[in-house]
Amino acid sequence: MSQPTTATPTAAKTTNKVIISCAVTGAVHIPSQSPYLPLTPDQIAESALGAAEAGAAILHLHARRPEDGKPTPDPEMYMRFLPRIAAGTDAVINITTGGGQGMTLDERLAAARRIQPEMCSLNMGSMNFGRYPIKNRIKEFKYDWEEADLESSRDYIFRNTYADIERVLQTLGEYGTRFEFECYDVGHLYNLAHFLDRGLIKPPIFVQTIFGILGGIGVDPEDLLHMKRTADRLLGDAYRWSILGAGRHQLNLTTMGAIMGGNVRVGLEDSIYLGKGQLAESNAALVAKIRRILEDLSLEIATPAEARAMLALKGRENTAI
Ligand code: KMH
Ligand code: ZN
Repeated sequence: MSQPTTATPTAAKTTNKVIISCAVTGAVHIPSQSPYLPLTPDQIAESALGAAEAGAAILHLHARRPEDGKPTPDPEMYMRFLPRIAAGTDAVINITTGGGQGMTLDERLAAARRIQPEMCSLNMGSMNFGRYPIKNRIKEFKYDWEEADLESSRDYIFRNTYADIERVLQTLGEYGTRFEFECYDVGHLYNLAHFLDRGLIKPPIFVQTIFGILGGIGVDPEDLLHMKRTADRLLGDAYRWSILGAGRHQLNLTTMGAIMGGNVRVGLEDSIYLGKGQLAESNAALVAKIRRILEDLSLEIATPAEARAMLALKGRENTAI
């Protein structure tokens, strides 16, 4: 005899559909780690379009300098790939406000202010963000900036004070932009609840729980359960849960979270690997892999239109792309 069905195990799950976000290039990895990391505007556009074609409903985007792949906050660099992405897909365009190491908040906000996108990331607390262990895995650096950039993360604070968060909410809130709230640890969920209490954040809240950044919570299944339980307790049914596992934990944690009712984020920003020792040759390959796993588990993938409805987004037509 089969077990009786229980109530939906999570307050965050009000539809069966899973939103796949793809983070295309980011600012964590360096070009020397993988020849497949998109660097130029053409590469970023092509890779983003491939990810959307493979099933990503949201594209989380950073820009890099084409000549050496260094992350840049320059809005003009974003405008060298965004129109092409917008012309080729209706996937939601999500612009980082985390930017890259060493950028000021003004710089981190510059592209988002220019683009007024449907969605931006918003990092929910200051923290250490250690990328220096990557150095041990690099045999030869391709570009001058890379080694010093990794090394300086040893003494770097990723700054996201309450005043910074208020400023992002206010500046981009005026455009009707909504947020991917990046929570790297339990305290960030409490910060989110604090802003919800103050009425500065309105549901549905898209919570990106991040596992495996040095300086944030770890990658044990218990860590994932604790973040989810805490979010359920603090945010109830005001939130939509998404899971990001850094590095080789990308696919196992996203799969575990999706089974529990979460949405997923994959992409070369978060992991350069498709499997053990195997570099992912594209963002599309990562999206296709998680999509296949989810569909094998009888989970349905949300379209961009469904993601917009689930997250109450303003629509592409109301952006400045
Ligand atoms: N790189 C991720 C761990 C942002 O762009 O605002 C977090 C991130 C931050 O995507
Ligand atoms: Zn990012």
